[in-house]
Amino acid sequence: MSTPNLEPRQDWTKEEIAAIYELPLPDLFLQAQQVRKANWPKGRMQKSQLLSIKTGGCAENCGYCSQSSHFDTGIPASKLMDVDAVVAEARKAKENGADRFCMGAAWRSLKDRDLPKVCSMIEAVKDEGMETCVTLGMLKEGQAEALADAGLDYYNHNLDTSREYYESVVTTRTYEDRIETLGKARNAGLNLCVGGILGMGEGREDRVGLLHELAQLTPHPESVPINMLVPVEGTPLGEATKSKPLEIVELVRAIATARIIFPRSWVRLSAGREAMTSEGQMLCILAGANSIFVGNKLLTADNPEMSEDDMLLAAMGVEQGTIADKPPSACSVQPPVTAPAAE
Ligand code: SAM
Ligand code: DTB
Ligand code: SF4
Repeated sequence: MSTPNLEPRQDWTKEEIAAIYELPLPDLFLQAQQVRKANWPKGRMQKSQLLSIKTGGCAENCGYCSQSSHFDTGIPASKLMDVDAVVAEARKAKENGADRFCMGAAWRSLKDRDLPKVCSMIEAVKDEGMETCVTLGMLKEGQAEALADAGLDYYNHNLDTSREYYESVVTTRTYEDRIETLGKARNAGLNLCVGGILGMGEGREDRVGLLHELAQLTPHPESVPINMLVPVEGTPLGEATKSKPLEIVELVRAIATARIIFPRSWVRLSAGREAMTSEGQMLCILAGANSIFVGNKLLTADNPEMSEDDMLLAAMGVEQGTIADKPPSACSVQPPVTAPAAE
């Protein structure tokens, strides 16, 4: 078994990624931990908190989503929240120990008429001393720059799955639409948060395909969220996968592979923790996940209680927060220059 590459690479082939993904689990863990130790010596857990600033009624038909207007999921559409209410939630998130506040809107694309209010939210959350992330759908020319000027740190826009499986998940937009928006956010100097969802009925080749697409983004996304499908009643994918959820070991393999191929990025164990055992989550953390969403709500779905998270991390001896555990490239669009010294 070779020593893993400690520097980010964009030239991974699908075959190389598949070979890592399929390593015997002990070897996969060892490689992932070598990368983790070299780049994240303290092994701390970063905590982000989500808020749905505009819920439901979305024009897209993402087959997993509770907020799509194409499916009857019982989630009513609401209007964009007021800035004061968002700030109140950000304060609570900070008290919860989150250092990044992620605001999500159920939009196909950001409308210029909503831009000033979203920018005010970003400015106000920054003033609270938190990192900001937004996920607002597709962006038009100039919008990413306005968000960056407001102080936005991260734009989240997931590729969700492989290029080949994409049409089985959503048909109201294309893979290229997603990549175009990511380019606009990157050109405006924003950090990127880009990942996907496992457990949507895709095959292993699609999980590898997703990682391969993400690895080609240059530079790599600074955050890579790996979601396990939260099956939502009324959605096509929620119904189709109800009786056959993905084996946890596939999530663990995907996280360890992500840790190895994105050595300097946050790898977030994202949606789906509520349905996992503590042991399953521990395996994901041992595989190299170094970020989670905290708070008992994601956007519309449930998430574990913070007291449970605290107990789980304490049992593992994993510290929380990001102080002294950021590699030089994290939270910066600059490509890394040198690897930090190990602890
Ligand atoms: N409308 C924007 C968009 O799609 O880019 C932002 C909000 S959308 C809800 C954010 C992300 O949440 C999606 O890209 C998807 O990866 C994830 N997501 C949504 N529903 C999910 C579910 N039921 N299970 C797991 N992840 C989910
Ligand atoms: C991401 O990859 N996962 C988050 C965040 N980015 C926006 C969203 C998870 C949503 C889970 C389903 C829900 O809460 O409705
Ligand atoms: Fe809309 Fe985003 Fe849900 Fe797709 S994932 S239906 S774009 S809110």
